[in-house]
Amino acid sequence: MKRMLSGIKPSGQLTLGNYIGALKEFVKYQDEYEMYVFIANLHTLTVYQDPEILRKNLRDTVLLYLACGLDPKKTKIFMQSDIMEQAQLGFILSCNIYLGELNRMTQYKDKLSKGEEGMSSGFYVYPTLMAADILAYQPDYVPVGDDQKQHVELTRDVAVRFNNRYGETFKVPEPLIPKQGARIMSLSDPSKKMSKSDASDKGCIYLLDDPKAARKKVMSAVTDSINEINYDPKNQPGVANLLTIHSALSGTSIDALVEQFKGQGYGTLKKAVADEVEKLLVQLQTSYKELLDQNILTEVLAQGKASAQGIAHATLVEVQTKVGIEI
Ligand code: ATP
Ligand code: LTN
Repeated sequence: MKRMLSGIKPSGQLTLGNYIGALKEFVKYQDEYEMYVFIANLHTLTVYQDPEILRKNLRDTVLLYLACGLDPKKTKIFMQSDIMEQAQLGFILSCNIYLGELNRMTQYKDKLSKGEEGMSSGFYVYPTLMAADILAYQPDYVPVGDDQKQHVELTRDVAVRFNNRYGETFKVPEPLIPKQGARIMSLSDPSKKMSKSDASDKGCIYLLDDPKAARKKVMSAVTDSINEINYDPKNQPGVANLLTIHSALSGTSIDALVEQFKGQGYGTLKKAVADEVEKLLVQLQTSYKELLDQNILTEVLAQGKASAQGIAHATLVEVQTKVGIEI
């Protein structure tokens, strides 16, 4: 069975973008692959987090993983910081990644170009930890949304470099980007990714949003003045985003949706998308509440840790031996 691994950063409440671009894919894959999914809690610290809010986000993230359909009997769910091998491997990998490579990371360049102040050095080196998160588990595939592709490519580069320098050690993993829905856009500004760390939450649907409030966000989504329903992300990004969300949630192809809504107003499309979103949130939140009452978090994470740690440990020991720091 091929192995798959991915992580989500619990720096805020999970969003519809996370669901469509990542979680829904993980659930789809868990029957066919040996699946590892972790909560990237160390990564959240690259930007200051209020400790109490972070703790709540961690719990909600695990519960939402489960509510979305990840089954702990099939998927190993664990907390990044529980596996200390990952951070140790991260340091060794950072010594095999050049400054020039980190300087080219889009997320870093974006912050730099916006003149963001107080960027932490942790944020700058975070792709090196992400490489370790992945390579520690020797996965075949890494399912991620579009924005993470560059980091997986860096991971591949360092794996190849390490293998060339020290002998075959790491499997070189492939990113797996969904064909559709890899970048759900903000409802209020469809030129930007729907992001949980957005200052304004008007464009972002959180999985724990009140379903009626989420409907309103969809109904006030920014579209255009063309007034024709086409799938044209370049010229009609708002409409294309609505079609993508509908298609991801309903399973109807975008072509079929364009046909179905041809000649109708944007209000009709928005209402149909709002129905899909409301249905999803009601269903997720019902299971979230049931899971909350079951008190199963500690057990799920302990089981995940037990399955994950042995693999990361074996990789770290091999790496430490190969680089010569063990006698
Ligand atoms: P932030 O919103 O703070 O930038 P993020 O949501 O991108 O964070 P993660 O939560 O770690 O960061 O992302 C988890 C997964 O969800 C990644 O695979 C990422 O590519 C995917 N993802 C995040 N936002 C979207 C989106 N708008 N559309 C599709 N996939 C997304
Ligand atoms: N960097 C990712 C989250 C993340 C991840 C990973 C994803 C951390 N480690 C390993 C896949 C594999 C993010 O910020 N979205």
